[in-house]
Amino acid sequence: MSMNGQTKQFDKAAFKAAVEKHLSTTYANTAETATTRSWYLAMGRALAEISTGNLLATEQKLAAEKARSVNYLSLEFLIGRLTGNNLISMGLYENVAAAMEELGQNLTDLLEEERDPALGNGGLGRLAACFMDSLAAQEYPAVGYGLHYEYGLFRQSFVDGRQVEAPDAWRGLEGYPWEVMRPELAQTVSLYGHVEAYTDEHGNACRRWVPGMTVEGVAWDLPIVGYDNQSVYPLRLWECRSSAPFNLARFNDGDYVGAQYPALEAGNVTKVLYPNDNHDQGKALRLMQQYFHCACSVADILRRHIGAGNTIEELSKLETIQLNDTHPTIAIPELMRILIDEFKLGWDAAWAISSKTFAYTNHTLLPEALETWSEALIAQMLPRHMEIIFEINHRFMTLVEKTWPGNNEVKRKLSIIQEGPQRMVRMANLCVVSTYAVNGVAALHSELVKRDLFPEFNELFPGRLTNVTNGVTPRRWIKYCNPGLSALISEKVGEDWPLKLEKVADLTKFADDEAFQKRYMAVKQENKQRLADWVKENMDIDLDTNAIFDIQIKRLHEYKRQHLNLLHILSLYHRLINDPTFDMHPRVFFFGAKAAPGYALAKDIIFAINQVAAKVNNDPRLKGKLKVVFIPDYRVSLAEILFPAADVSEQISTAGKEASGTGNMKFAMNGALTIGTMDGANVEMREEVGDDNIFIFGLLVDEVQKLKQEGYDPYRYYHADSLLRAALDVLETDEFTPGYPGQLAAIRHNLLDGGDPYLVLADFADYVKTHEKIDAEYRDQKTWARKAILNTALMSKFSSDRSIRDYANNIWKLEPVSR
Ligand code: F55
Repeated sequence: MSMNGQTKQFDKAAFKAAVEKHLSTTYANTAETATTRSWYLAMGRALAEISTGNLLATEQKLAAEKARSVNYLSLEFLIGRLTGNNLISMGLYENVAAAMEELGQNLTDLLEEERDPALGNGGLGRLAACFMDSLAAQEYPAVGYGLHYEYGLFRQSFVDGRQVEAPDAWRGLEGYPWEVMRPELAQTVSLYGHVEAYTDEHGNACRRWVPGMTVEGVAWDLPIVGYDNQSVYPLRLWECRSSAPFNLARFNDGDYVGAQYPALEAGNVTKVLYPNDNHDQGKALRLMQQYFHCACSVADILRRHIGAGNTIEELSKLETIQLNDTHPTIAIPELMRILIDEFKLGWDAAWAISSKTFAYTNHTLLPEALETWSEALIAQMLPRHMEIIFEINHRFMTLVEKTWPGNNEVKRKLSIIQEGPQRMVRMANLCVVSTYAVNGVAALHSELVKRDLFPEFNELFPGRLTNVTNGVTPRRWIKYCNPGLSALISEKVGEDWPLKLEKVADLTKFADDEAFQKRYMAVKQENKQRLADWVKENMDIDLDTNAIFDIQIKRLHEYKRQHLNLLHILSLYHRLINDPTFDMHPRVFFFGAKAAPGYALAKDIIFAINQVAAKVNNDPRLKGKLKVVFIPDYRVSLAEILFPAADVSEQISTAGKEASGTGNMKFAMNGALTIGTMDGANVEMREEVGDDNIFIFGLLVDEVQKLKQEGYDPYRYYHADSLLRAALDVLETDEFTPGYPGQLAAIRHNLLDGGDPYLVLADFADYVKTHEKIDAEYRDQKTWARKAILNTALMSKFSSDRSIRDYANNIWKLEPVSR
């Protein structure tokens, strides 16, 4: 292997000794009594010793060089298991496998002991993880800042077909072997209290925050290991601990918690990740999480900056702060507060720094997902920040007045403060006003941000709104999860494709080569078998790997339209039973999805799919042609089995609703053909692979908007299409809920009397027709193989390395620094 990472230096005897030392000293075990889990933990700690050394060395080198860095602020990092991936990045996979073998341990079994750190909900959190991987792989100086949740995203199980949530204690009892506490980096965070005016020693009128209480932020670093290089960057996660002495004083006054701090009754600030994706709940504890995250992170950025001997005026020259959605927006008034109240800068000087430091990524257009916080809540919890937000808005309104004199309508629309019975702070508006760059996450999405969400902002700040199309790391999502395909690629294009995905385009030369097609499809077959084995072992369902494996894995949401997929399945069921002339290639429909615990319709859709699965999987009339498998507890480690095993990738959101999607990219890289709408990054994937190698269907964004304007009537489609009618009407019966008719009726009701907000019925006919085309084309295995190969070959645009280079060149102005 051409690795120049740690491979050369690997001392097997010393490594084995380190593992044995941890086994005995850290985990109080002997080689004779240790469980597989103890061996995994000891191995993890031994590996973390290596990465921690490189992390500290990287940190020192970057401080000494005064290198410009990006600080990626995100409430979520859905990193997935680290051990296997880090072994590959360190170039130590084979070496460590051999060392552990000599200790009597099988590396594959050890890796299965690791739990997923599920510190994110879905695409947004996973994107942050891919971005950290690409920053390290390309040695762009970076720190990731997040929260050290005690409980990650809930674990999902099904009881009688319904989702049940259980807490996810991802660190186990022993702690996570890759994390290292950094006690010297602890921060104190203030909350509540009031603001007072005072006059400083120069006679200036000043304001300061007199907090009502404080909490402590403890830093935990996870190593982000650069692929085949020596750089390791920190993913720094803040854990909230209560500040005992302060609270103790109040305790002694008989006011331990105090009516003023109701949110604290919910427990520790970093106890649990909020399980909502694309939905804003507005809970006080969530605001406290956001502020805690921002206060710790901004303080740490300033500690590093000032500690390296730089002046505060140089901040925007050396540091940039990327806000992953609006969740860390409160970092903006926090930095302004520190610059004004602590560094004693005037407003204009502070604004000149802050507005050149922050940039913001928008991930959604859905109105219900755009964050607003009640002004009263911010004023209570963060009184000084509320003053600063008012001042930002006041100055901004002056600009709006100058641009559109006397136009109160436009002022009402753009104001950071939304008027109404409860005044609300619009976090996205605050971001657009206060940052130097705002980006959407796919070309179409970024155009819609400009055209539909922020048209006036685009006029006011020309050039500020831009696009960076998302990407995914080819290390985890090809090399690590699909070793068979990786070996085939390396054989044809060389070994360096994981860092230069453009190289994979050379595979186009072999797309028509029948021998290559056979080998490519043999890899797919092995991957399908691996998934089928998992399903047999964990769900006791028998699957035929000659069937088309058709997979939809993503959070459960109406706009993602898992229920469109379900209606298609019901139509196939109906035809197989009622139409003797109907034939289809055997197909397995896989789903993986968590529903937000409070999202009733999403949970109903999960229940419906599970009930349909229970019936069709055991219905002899279907002769095994139709199977439905809902994989429980979908998470990164299962995604690593699912993406490589797919023939068909379902990317079927209502046009204009899915900002980008990133699973779409992972599927295509691994040789699945996409059935998708003209939404998010599907549009750019079609540009890359060509119309013949992707199955596009459904209304376009403008057609969706027009249909809604004209007054969309789902009944029109219902009455016109007997197959659609059959698929919907069976939901009223007890076909899938024997003895209990009506249990699935909520879905039908939502689609008919509920107005079908995501136009499922409007796209149904085209979706069915496009699936018929897929069925026909799959029967020609040579053509199918050609198309699958071209998908793998033509996905290089969607490497997150390219996304990160776009950010580095166009937004952050960052240069790589090699160790
Ligand atoms: C999480 C918490 C809140 Cl409060 C709101 C949203 C989310 C969340 O998980 N959003 C999310 O995953 N958005 C997705 O981001 C991806 C990365 O940009 C996109 O590909 C995807 O289209 C978008 O839905």
